[in-house]
Amino acid sequence: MTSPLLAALGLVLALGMPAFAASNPSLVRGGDFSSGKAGFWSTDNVRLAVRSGQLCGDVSAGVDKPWDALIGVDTGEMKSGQSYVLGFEARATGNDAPDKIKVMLQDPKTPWTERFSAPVEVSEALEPVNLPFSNARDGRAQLVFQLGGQQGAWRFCVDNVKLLPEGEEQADTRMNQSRAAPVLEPVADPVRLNQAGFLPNGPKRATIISLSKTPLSFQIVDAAGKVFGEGETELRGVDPASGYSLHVADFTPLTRTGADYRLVTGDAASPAFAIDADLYRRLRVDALSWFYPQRSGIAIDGAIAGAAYARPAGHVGAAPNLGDMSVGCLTGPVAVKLYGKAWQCQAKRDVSGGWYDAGDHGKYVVNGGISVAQMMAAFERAKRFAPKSPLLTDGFARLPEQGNGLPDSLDEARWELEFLLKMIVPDGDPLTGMAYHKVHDIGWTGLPMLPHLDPKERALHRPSTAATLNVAAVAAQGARLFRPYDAAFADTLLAAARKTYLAAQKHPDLYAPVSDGQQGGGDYDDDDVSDEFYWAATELLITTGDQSYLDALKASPHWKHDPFDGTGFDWRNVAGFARLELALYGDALPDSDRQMAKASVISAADRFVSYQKKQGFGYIYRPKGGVFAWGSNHLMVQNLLVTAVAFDLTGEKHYLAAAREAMDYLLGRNPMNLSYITGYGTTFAHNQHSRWYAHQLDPSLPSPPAGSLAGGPNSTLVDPVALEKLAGCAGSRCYIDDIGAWGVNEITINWNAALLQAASFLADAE
Ligand code: 9MR
Repeated sequence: MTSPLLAALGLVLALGMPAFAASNPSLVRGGDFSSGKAGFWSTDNVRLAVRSGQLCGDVSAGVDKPWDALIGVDTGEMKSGQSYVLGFEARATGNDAPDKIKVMLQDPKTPWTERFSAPVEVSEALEPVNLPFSNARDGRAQLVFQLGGQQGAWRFCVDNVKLLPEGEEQADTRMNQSRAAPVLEPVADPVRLNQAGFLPNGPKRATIISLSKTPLSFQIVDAAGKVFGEGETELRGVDPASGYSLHVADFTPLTRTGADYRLVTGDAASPAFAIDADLYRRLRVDALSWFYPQRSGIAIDGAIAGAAYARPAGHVGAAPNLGDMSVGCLTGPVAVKLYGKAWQCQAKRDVSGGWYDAGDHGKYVVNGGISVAQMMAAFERAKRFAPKSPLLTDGFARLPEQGNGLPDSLDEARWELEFLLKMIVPDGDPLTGMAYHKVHDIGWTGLPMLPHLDPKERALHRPSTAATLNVAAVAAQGARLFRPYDAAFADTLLAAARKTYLAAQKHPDLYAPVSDGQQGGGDYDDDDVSDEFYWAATELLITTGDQSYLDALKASPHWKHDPFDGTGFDWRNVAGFARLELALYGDALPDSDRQMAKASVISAADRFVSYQKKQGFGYIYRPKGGVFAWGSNHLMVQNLLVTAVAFDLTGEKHYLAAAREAMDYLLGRNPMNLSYITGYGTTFAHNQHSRWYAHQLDPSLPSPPAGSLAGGPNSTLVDPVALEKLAGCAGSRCYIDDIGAWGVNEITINWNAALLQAASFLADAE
C-alpha cells in the first residue's frame, strides 16, 4: 500500500472577464482573422494568407524602402481629441526578418497625413503590443504596417488587431474569450479522472472541481472500501478555459493493477477506474479497426466488424447510388462561382474506394492525406522504435485482409492510398498530375443515411495544389514503407509522388476555395500551401535522399520556423507533422540540419510539458485567444505526439509521462465528466454525428464503434444544437453528446488517425 502525499499551495488566479461579452467596439473589424483576411490588404510584394488564425504576409526579398511593402486596413470613424489604444500581436520569421518594424495610422487618402506612428520590436514569438495615443483628426484612418527595407524574404504575422477608445479595452470580446466567468457554485460529480484507467507505471492525477481554498484530503479505495493510498490536493485556482476552480490529486505511486478503484474526497467519489497495463493495446486495436466500417466501396462484413456494423458497399454505382464508379466534374454556374471560370474537365472517373471523411459521405484528399499519413506514421514509429510491436503484424485488427501477409496497418493505409492514386488527373488533361480536391454529393443529405442508400449525384471538384501535395507526401511515405512487402506498389507510389510534386510545382497556387456552403461537402479550403510543399519535400527527401528535395526544404519559409505554437497541427497546417517526420527519420539530412529539426521538437515538448503542468485538467493545448477550435480533442492529441516524439528522440521519461497524462483528458479528466472515446470509460460519448451510426435517431442503427473519438469542445458554435444548447459556453465546456451537434461531436478519419498514432505509441513506449 502506498501513501502518496503531495500538498502544495496553489495560486488562485485573478478572476477573469465574463466570456463572450456582447459588444465589440474595435474600429478595426475582423482583426482576429477568424473569418479570413477581412478588410486587410497588402501591396503586391506581400503575399497575404491566414495561417493558424493569424494574418501572415510573405514579404518579397529586396524591397528597398520600408513604406514600399505594406499590410493595411481602413478603420472606422475616429474622433479628434480622443485617446485610443492600438493593440495587436505580431511576430517576424525568416533569416532576414527585421527586429523592428513601423506601424502607423494615417489619413486614408492623399496626402496620407500621419496621425500616429511607432516602432515595434518583433521576434519569432507572437508578442502583444499596446500603443496608446491621442488622435488629432476626425474621420476614418488607415492602419499600416511598413514591412520593406530588408534584403531577403521574410514573414510577418499579426493577430488580434484592435483599435479602441481608451478605457474600452476591457469590453473587447476577443480579450474576454480567453477567460471563462468563474463558476461560483459547487458542481455535481466533482472528481474528474481518466475513467478508462491508468498505466501501472504512468502518472496518475485527478482533477477535483472545488471552491475550497485549502487542500482537500483524498483516498484511493477499491470496491470493498479498502484504502490503497491517500493524500492532499494541490490548489490550482480558476481554470480560465472552464471557469471551474480546480484542485489536483496525485496518486502516481499507486502501481498495483486492479479494476475497481475510486478516488474519494469528502462526500464525493470518482467514477470507477482501473490500473491496467493493456489499456492502450486495446485502444490501438479499436482505433485501427475503426477505419474498416468507414470504408467506401466495399461491403462491411459483420463477422469481422461486428454484426451491428454490417452493411452493403457504398457508392459502387448500385442504385440508388450514383457514384463513385463514374463521376463527372463539378461544372456549370456553381463551378464558375467557385473557381472564377468553369474548368476544363470532361472526365468521368472511377474514384471508388477510400474512406468516408466523417459522418458525411464526402472523400476529401487533404483530409485523407493527413489521416493516412498518421496511420503510416504509427507503423513507422513501431518499425523504428518497437520492432516487436503487434502493430507490425498481420491479423492484429478487425480487417478483411487478415492473413494476407501484410501488416494490418498497411492494409488499411493501402485502402486509402489506392483511392488517392485514383484522384490524380490522368494524362491528356491540362492539369495532368494534379489531384482533384475532393469528391462528394452535390447537395447535403439528411440523417440517417447509410452509404449505399445515398441517392445524390456526386461530383469531382477542381484539382488543388494542397490536394496534389498531400498525394505527393503520402505516396512518398508509403513508397518506403510498402517496399519490403510489395515492391511494385512501392514503385507505383514513388512514381506518383514524383509526378504529383512536379505538377504542384507547375501549378503552385491553385487554391481550394471556400464554397458557398450549399455544395454537400466540407470546403477544406486553404490558401497557403507553403506547409504542404514543405511536407511533400520532407517525405520525398526521407524516401529518396535526393538533394533537390533538401534544397526545396531549405528554401521553404518553414525550414527554420517553429511550427509548434500549442494550437496543434491539422489537415490545413501540416508543417508540424512534417517536422516530426524530419526529426525522426531525416537520416538524409546533414548532421547540423538534423540536429536543428530535433531541437525544435524537443524545445516545443519542453514548452508543452510546462503548459501541461499549469493546466488543471492536464491537457496540452494553447488555443489561440482561448478559443477552442473545431476538433480540439484531436489537436490535443497532436500536441501529445510532439512530447511522444521528444521521448523517442531523447529517451527522457518525463516526455513519456507527459504523453500519458495528456490522454487522461480525453478519457474523462475534463469539465464534461465523460470520456470522448466511445467504449472507453464509465460514461462515454456515443451519439457522435454520423449518417450511419445514427442510433440516436433510429434505434435499429448502431452507435459508433468502440474507439471513436468525438471532435470535442468548439467555442465557435456552428450547428443548430450547439447554438441552442451551448450559447455562452466557456471554451472547454462547449460540447454536447448529440448527433445533431456536428460542430462539436463528429467523428472523422483525421481525428481517429491521430488517436491511433497516440494509442500505438502509448501501447509500445516504455
Ligand atoms: O475538421 C474540419 C475543421 O478543421 C474545419 O474548420 C471545418 C469547417 O471547414 O470542417 C471540418 O471538417 C468537416 C468537413 O468539412 C466535412 N466532413 C466533416 C468534417 C468534420 O466536421
